[in-house]
Amino acid sequence: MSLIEDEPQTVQAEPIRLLTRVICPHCWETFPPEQVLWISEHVELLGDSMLGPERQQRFLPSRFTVGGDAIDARGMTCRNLACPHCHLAIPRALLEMEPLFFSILGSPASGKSYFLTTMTWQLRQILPMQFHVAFTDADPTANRLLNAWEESLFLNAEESHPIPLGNLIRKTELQGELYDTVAYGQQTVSYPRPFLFTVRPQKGHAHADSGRLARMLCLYDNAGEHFQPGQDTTSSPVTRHLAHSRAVMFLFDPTQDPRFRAACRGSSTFSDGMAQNAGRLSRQETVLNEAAARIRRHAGLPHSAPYDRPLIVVLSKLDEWNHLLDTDRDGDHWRTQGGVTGIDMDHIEHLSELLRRILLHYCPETVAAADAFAKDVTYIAISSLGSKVARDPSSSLPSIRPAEIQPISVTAPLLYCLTRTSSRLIPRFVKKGR
Ligand SMILES: Nc1nc2c(ncn2[C@@H]2O[C@H](COP(=O)(O)OP(=O)(O)OP(=O)(O)O)[C@@H](O)[C@H]2O)c(=O)[nH]1
Ligand SMILES: [Mg+2]
Repeated sequence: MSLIEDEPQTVQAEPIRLLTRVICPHCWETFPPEQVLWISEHVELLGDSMLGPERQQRFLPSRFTVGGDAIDARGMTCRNLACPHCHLAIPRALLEMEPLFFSILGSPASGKSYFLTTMTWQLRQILPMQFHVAFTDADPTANRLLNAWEESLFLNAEESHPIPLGNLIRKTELQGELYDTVAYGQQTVSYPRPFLFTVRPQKGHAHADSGRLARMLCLYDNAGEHFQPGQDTTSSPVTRHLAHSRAVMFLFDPTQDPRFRAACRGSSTFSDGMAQNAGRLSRQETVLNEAAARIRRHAGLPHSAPYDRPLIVVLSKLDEWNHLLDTDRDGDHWRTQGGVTGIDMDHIEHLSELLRRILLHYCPETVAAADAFAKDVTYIAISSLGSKVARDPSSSLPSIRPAEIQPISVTAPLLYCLTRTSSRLIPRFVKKGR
């Protein structure tokens, strides 16, 4: 037996490198980090000029603890930061990490909320296990609702009972919990609440030491109505994130298109209820056209210039029209070679070409709208639920047993966006010679 005497370990504080310019994920204004406000802690400092009497006062501090935290007017140590423009809370990591905005758009009931929820749930496992990238809530309070939806789908106590789909995740409201209201004098503005995640290389990643690759991922769950003309206003700038997005994911729901519906799985689960609940069998390309116009307007892009960032057309509810994809779709959208895991671009591009042809056959105007807007369009098919959606005989509503939810390719669109944004963070394999 040998005696081991460890030296006491000291924790080395790494120097914090602040960004020169911070973008607020609530109001999208930029500011230098030294202008960031602190949120007071003392109960007597209740009431903020912009957020109302029930929120703690925001302030620019003049006193700090030795640890660098601000001290409020009543001597309490403060820990939380706020944007100097809208006064809404922002995570500290936002001062150090570049934000990465990706927008998800689509008509009402196209499957955006289900897609967002199943995608983030799976990314929590796939990013660390396959890519050695940590994916964590940057602000658990801000992500509370999304976490509750994840629990409703994947940690449901009633997992072996059929539950109507509309009860697992409800339609995204146009007001309420998902929004924050700020008063700029007489003008009140309602901002959509962002879901914030930190994405950073960890042990095992080729650039594990490079803090510069870390990003703050900012996602939003809009109601489909927000993408209809006239729904984004000064008092409700619900889709302004589009202009900051590094990539746009447009959800196209084949079950909402009459031509596609005729070819869907006997339209069994969708025959009468769902698409009509969605309000209309919509012309979905109008949603894309409207989003394109907003991006041009807010990003100052001339009408003649094509959008130069990736546009991903995500064809949702694949479980309903799987049979149209006459191909061996097995296999992941990533592969490992020489000890490195990366996105399999051949696999993604091959499927994209197939899907484009299918869409061109049923809905040529959607392909035309995508081509007219962006020069870099990729088509990816997903199902948030898998093949076990069925009409519950007792309620006759489309339902699923949570234990049987098996999402298909839901992480592919975001992993593709990530590799297109930074191939050092998420590598990709392309054909030789390209
Ligand atoms: N079969 C099938 N149905 C799905 C899938 N994803 C969503 N749905 C159905 O589509 C409905 C709408 O999905 P949501 O995710 O709420 O749609 P949304 O785009 O967020 O809708 P809004 O919030 O109104 O904009 C759900 O209630 C489900 O019934 C899927 O992968 N397969
Ligand atoms: Mg929704």
